[in-house]
Amino acid sequence: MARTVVVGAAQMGPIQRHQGREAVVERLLVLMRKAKDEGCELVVFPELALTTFFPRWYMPAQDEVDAFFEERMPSPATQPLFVEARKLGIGFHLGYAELERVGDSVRRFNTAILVDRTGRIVGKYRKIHLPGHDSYEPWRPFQHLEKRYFEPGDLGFPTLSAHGGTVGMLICNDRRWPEAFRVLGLQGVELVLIGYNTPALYPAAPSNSRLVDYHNHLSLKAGAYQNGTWVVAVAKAGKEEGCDLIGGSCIVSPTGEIVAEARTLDDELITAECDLDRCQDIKGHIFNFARHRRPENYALISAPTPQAQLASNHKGVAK
Ligand code: ING
Repeated sequence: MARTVVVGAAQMGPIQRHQGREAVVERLLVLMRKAKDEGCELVVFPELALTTFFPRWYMPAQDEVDAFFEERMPSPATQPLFVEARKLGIGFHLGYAELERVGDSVRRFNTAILVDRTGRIVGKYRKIHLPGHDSYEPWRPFQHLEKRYFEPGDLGFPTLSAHGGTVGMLICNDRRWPEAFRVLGLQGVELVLIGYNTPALYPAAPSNSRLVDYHNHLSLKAGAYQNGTWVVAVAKAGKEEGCDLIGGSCIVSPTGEIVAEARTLDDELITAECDLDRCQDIKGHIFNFARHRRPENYALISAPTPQAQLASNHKGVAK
């Protein structure tokens, strides 16, 4: 009996700064119901799915920044998602800005959770690769201050058993790092859930902006193929506060093929029936890690970045 899971990638169109969480949750509920109607047992929402992509602004006042964070999950505004998930019997993935108070210390992460069909949070991941910069850079048409507003994730790259297989999560920039996918791959991951908010313009190298969509799919296909896993990648897309975000949400098979792709820059659901047993076609042969990997040669990969390269990072170039 094949282990198949019907998954929905629920791409979102833009969220403007003034749009409150309640209105956003209404849009998520429409997509969740549509996913259920289309036979999905899991629906994947984007990164930072509750608000506009606020790292595009420099905000000196911390309380202005913290207004974009969730101190509790579920919160009153997001509780309807958990109630509806339980009612419909569908799991969901949600990206949001997490504020955690521990004693009198405050920690802030770019977070994703996996919620099961009973509405219980069964998995959490905190974004490890934070792109952009940590101080105001006036040369930029828009800022990308994830390094200022978030701490690097402290949960590693965990996998969990869900939906009949091994599931992992990455967030946005993580997908560009083969190490992130490979740590999941070495744990036998069969389904990787990824939300992203990716600007269409790449200010540090504007001539490469024409490649932003290509690099998105290149990263996802490589990660899927080189680790023999399904990948469900979901954008928040469209023009947010004058800043264009790419779409291109897609579902990628373990062979690296895009089997479903969004066509708009709006709220759009795409679905696919993911046969988890197809992962073995890759994991058991071309990327049979037990038989073919040579980790005794890979020490550099997990060593600190060589000094020479650290020195060469000249000022003002996005890291
Ligand atoms: N966004 C972007 C991403 O990695 C980026 C940042 C854009 C990096 C384009 C490099 C090129 O998709 C987030 N949120 O990580």
